[in-house]
Amino acid sequence: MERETTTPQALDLRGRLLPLDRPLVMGVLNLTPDSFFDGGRFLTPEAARERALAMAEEGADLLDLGAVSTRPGSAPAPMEEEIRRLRPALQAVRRAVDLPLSVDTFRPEVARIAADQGADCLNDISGLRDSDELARIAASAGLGLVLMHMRGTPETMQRDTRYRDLLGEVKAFLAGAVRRARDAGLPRSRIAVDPGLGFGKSVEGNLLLLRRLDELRSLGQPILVGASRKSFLGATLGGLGVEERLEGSLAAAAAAVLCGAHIVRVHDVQATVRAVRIAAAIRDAAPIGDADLTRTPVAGRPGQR
Ligand code: HH2
Repeated sequence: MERETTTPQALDLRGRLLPLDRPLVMGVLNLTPDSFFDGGRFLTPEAARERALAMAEEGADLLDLGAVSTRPGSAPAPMEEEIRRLRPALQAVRRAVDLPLSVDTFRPEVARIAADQGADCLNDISGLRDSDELARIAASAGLGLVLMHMRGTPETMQRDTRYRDLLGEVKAFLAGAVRRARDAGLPRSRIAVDPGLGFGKSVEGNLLLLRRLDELRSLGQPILVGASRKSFLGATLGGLGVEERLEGSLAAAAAAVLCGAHIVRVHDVQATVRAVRIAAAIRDAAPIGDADLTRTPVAGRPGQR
């Protein structure tokens, strides 16, 4: 394993510090008609608020609101439509829950509205590829920023998923994005990086990125991973549809934590909170002497293991 040297101990989202010594669960809230899993479910501000409250109850540490689907092959909804979906939902969710709120957008105009309406973080799937403007907005408003790797655009990204050196390319791209965010004035404690599972990667590429995730630790930034319900899980399980990918998603979230993720972005909050707590407990099990191994007796009824 590569040594982690400089990763901040907490993620700073508008002055709120989220400690990174245990996995954070980011609940996905899509305000779209066409997202690949929850599209069409949360189209009104009331439905979005109810879903946000439910995810808070289930133990989410932060929420990620998205108003444009980026599923493979899709063209982005127009910006006016993105704003029309986002603004009222963000207002309703902001009033209802006290969790940090991230907004999944690559458009500076939308990011400015998000900041004005009380968002705490911007989630940029383009990783500042076309402009540094999102970083400048995050820097001046005190927001966090997620920088994700994506090759091509959602419309084109799955046409060619071959790389000469997948890990090397992802890492170099993210290193450059972090540098640009730092130059725009963001401190390390407000930047997370994300290898972008499902964004221009093959099934094997996604699995390899998960297995070698700890190599991104040398970037010195918290690592966010979004595997939830994605098609590489269905493909690995012999072609399971999106509704049948819960167990695969939980296994991927647990594996991500064991391989170095600090934050997992998921649709199924309660189940993931439990899964990653076990993964983190295994990861953090202290090397102890035999005498200590009986320290915490397992509470159970006679006859139960
Ligand atoms: N995945 C999706 C969207 N945004 N952001 C980050 N940082 N990392 C991810 O892996 C990621 C993301 C795709 O999932 P979803 O939002 O559920 O689907 P859709 O794009 O169809 O709305």
